[in-house]
Amino acid sequence: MTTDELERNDPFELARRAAGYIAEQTGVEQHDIGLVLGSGWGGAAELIGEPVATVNAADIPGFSAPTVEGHVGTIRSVQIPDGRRALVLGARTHFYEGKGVRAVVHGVRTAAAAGVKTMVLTNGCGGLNEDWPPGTPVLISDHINLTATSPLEGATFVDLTDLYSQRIRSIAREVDPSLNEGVYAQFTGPHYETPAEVRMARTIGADLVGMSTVLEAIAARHAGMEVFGISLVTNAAAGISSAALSHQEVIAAGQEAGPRISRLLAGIINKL
Ligand code: 8IG
Repeated sequence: MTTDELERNDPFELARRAAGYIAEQTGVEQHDIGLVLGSGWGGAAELIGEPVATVNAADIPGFSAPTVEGHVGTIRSVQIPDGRRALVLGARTHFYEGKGVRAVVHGVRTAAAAGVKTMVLTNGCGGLNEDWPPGTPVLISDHINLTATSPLEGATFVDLTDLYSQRIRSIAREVDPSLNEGVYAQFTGPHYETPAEVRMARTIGADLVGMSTVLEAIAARHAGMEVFGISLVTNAAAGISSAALSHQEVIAAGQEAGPRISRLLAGIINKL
């Protein structure tokens, strides 16, 4: 089982093995851009470029099948129009799955081992700003880690100043000048927040609340990659609107916004 495999082995060695398996299966030695597709972003892969190969995530060392409806368990190699190669991870492991932090960041470390220099992290999230209704994409400018853990082990003091690339945020705004940016807070989930927790998040400076991305971004920076994060607000965070939160609504908002945000993301990636 994956958890054991990751616990028993050096996670970086396992990531190199995973990258080797992907190279073998796809016939693509090196990838340039890594992409994690979160809720609502699944349609982006087709628009980014030519699909070259698809690998079942569960067959790759250290990976396992996803457990959440609406998440795709495949890893794809895509050739973007200028010839660069994107590694599209449709299989995010969430912290709340209980497989450990190593499992959460294994995809990012595998991308790094596959040669990826630019990591694009997408997600669906709750919005704290009433001006950002469900369906609004928001650039991540910074994060707050509320998971009380780190993907880094030992005395690994990584600087997270400017974690979310200014350069790529500027490119994104060239593609869509109306894009806003905000601070993303990662809660552990899998429950949504209480209204009091959402008020706390607002008080400490968050604009977006979610259950992913932060630990992956830290691991990506540790691996030396440039990081870009973009969220899709799929629901008003608890207490922001009077509506109750449901996973079905989250999926519906993602489906509704899907084609538009996929085109946006493809536009950004082609300018990187
Ligand atoms: I989609 O409102 C999605 N993911 N923590 N809160 C948290 N995660 C989320 C939410 C939300 N919506």
